[in-house]
Amino acid sequence: MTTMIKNERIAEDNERQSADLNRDFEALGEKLNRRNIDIRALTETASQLTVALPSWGVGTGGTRFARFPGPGEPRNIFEKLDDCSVIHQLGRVTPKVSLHIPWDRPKDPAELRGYAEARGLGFDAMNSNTFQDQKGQEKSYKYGSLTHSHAEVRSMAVEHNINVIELGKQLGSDALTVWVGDGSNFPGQQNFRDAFARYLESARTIYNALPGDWNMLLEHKMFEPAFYSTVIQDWGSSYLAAKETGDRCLCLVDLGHHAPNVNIEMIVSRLAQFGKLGGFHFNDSKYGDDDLDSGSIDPYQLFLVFNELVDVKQRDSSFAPFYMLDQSHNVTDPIESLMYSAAEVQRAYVKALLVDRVKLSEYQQNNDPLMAQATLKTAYNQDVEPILQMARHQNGGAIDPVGTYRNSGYRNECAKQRPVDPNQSGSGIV
Ligand code: LRH
Ligand code: MN
Repeated sequence: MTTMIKNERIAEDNERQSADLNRDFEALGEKLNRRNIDIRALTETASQLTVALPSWGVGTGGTRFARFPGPGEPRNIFEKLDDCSVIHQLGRVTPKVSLHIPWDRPKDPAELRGYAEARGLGFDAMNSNTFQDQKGQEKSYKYGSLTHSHAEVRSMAVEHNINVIELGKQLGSDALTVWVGDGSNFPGQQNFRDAFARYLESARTIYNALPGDWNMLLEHKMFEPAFYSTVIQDWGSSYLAAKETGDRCLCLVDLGHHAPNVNIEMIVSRLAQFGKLGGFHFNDSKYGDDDLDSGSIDPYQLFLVFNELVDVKQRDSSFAPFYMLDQSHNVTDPIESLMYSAAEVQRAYVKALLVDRVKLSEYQQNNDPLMAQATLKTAYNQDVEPILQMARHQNGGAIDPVGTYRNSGYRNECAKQRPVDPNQSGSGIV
């Protein structure tokens, strides 16, 4: 296996930290044992969680105002995969990468697949892109894509999605994520019903091209780039569209795509209850679709989302949604942010596994809101860092991924090997 960081580097750092880890792990194990929770079994369960990396997240992100590229930016999909392999080598929770087409379109899919596999990586859901016009594109998506009023534009967008599926099949992916920015900026600009009907027709055509073992994930978003109405604006529109499109058409929840203070964990519960919860784009936000690091603004909300996901899994053992990060790293080293964020997602999951669900349902049944809330807080307030560190350590990763990454000098090495290409257009978004 091709590794970017020398394994000796990881072993040396872990050696220095393992005595403290073992002490902390034993102490936590003793405490959890009093609740008949086996810390080794819990650590094993924690190790099974995987979160896909957004290929567009390893380059420095920006806003419409500016982008401030960092040193050693990845210049192509191969260098993006190198960086993704570092994140998985140290963190051990991100074995798959979610590609965005055409940003990541390879000349030779087999070569790309081989390059990824040599680095222990696979490909998660594919993302189509009909929210930008490509050079030489015949017709524009300015007024929409899958819902455009002109049939020829809709079929162009449908064709692109089918083409992305074909590429995904060659890369070993098994899902297509469809996010469209289609909508309107002014009242009267679009007939809501007709636009939604056009969306359903396009979605069905794409769905009919989906391989039998694939899922199609519809991603809703309240606004941006449209600022008055968005065709798939909320979970309700997404649910209706998924229901109308097909059994393997499910809803994807991007945490940043809701109005501030929306109860996202309840949306998660609703979609799961009706069998239409297909996946997540994890990130965090305070205002709009800020795409900040997961758990960086409201870690309790991330915990509450996983609290619902663990409840669903207990009711339906076949429940296996797609977990992905979808973030924009404007002021941090993207590799550090993605490693840290993947660990924050794993932390929320482990804390949710610590919820005493028997007690919780008793307090709910007996209308004891204080103790019900306290039951969640007891799990949330438990420091589970030793479990995350041990999970990484036991799976060949770094006890302290960011520390070992900085000690490795990988970024400086990239800065030498990846001279800034002045006309390189960023991670794709800006
Ligand atoms: C839209 C979105 C979508 C991606 C894009 C990069 O805001 O969340 O998931 O296609 O970001
Ligand atoms: Mn997203």
